[in-house]
Amino acid sequence: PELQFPERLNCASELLDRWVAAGQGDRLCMQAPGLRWSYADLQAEANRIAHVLVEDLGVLPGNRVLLRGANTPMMAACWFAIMKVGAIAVATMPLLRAKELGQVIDKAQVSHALCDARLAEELTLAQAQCPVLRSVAHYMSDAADGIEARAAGKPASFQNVDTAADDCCIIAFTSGTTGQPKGTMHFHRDVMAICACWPPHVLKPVADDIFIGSPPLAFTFGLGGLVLFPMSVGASTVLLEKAAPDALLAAIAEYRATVCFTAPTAYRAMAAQVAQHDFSSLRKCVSAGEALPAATRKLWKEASGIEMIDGIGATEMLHIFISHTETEARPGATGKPVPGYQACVMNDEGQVLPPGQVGKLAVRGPTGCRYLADERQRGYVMKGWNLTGDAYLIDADGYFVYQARTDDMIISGGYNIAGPEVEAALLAHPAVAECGVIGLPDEERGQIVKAFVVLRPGHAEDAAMVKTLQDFVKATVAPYKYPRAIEFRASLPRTETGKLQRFKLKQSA
Ligand code: 3UK
Repeated sequence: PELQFPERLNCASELLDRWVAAGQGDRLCMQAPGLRWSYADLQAEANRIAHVLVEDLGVLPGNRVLLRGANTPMMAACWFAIMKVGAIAVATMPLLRAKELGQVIDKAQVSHALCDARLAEELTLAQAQCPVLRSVAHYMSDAADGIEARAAGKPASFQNVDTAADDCCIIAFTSGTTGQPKGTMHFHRDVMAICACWPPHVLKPVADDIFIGSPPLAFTFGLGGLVLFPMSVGASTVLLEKAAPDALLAAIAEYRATVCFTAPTAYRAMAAQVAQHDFSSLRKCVSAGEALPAATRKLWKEASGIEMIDGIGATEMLHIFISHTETEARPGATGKPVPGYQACVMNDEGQVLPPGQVGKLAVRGPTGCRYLADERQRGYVMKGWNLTGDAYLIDADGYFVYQARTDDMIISGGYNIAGPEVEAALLAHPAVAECGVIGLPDEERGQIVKAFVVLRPGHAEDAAMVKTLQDFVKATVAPYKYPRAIEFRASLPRTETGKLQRFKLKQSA
């Protein structure tokens, strides 16, 4: 990929204004229920908001601007306005409460906030505790001082701030399951770099594609997949405020979407409901956020005819760095380094391990981890390699095979057991809807393997089922890996980004 960027670069000019300047302003850019924006519409909206930021709110280049809202075209317009004025977008997950918002505001020294009026309450509470946050403006609001009312009086043109390619433009917070949230800094050139690597080499989108999906725009998986990547090729996107599996399926049919981004569990849930919906428009399905079990890949293929594209990304890396095209899929493997990135598997001493050995995943490329004022930078980046915290092995053909988060490896009776491998085995049983596997402290064995299982409707949660599932696992993976304990649950704890919260399962056990 071409990764040389000019010294002065503003990603809003490259992804948005460029299409209007090239006479393509009428192309469809964004849809939402009751709304269709062309590239020119989005540009005019972003420009008006940029004027509001500078003239009414006093935002200066380099200021940190918090963004809070469900996925909507207005949220995207606000994001581009922040880019245009040379400020830094700090997008936050819609479900964050006042305390967590306060941590983000303090950590990133947020001076201004743009907030969906329907999510105002928790931010108002946070603001009372955070003097550094000078102003909060609301969008999706009819108020006289709301962003829409202010924007209506502003010109539709705006001269973007002449930012440097390595001016910071995003502080993305990790979904961090434990401890203080970590802010990761990314530059204008990083935004363009992710658009130059994975999409043209793996996804291969075209200008007529209609993107859709569930990840929040505050999650860089969603920002890339639902805004940056479609716009980098002049395609369009559908932004849904609510994108639970049934709503997402219905929307794919309604908008005739062609490219879908969501998490493995959502594909599993959608596969069970395909009969009710028409998704003949779909041509590419991307899975990320957690490992894609082979059984889920198979279910979705049987239901939709589509071979999924898996990819591992991280907030620290901004987007996906190991993946595969749909024709090179290997069930159970994540794929190979995305062109532009290098990856290897290392031992604890930082030595590269040969194929077949499990170790720490290390990756480097045009994007990488820059924690904002955080000691943990030292643990993530070693000699230029980013250590993502994942245990992987490389197979004989160079495919990277996910094992577990390094701190989730289970050690039982002297054996190393990767929970996700046991999960993958359980998921292949037709009675299993969802499952999560953890190590439970045990006096004799150190840890034992415990599985939490959600059954599909119509199956009994009894001792016979426990035995059936245990025998099933023993027949597919090494018998010592079978779950000695199985507990049935109605649902499993997940983050807004679709990740299983194993630490919650551990606490509850
Ligand atoms: C795990 C995966 C196996 C892995 C993300 C795509 O998930 C994203 O970022 P986060 O910072 O989490 C990173 C961690 O999540 N993971 C993600 N994808 C996969 N494990 N297979 C996968 N396909 O532990 C990784 O270290 O929340 C994903 C794009 C942008 C992202 N930020």
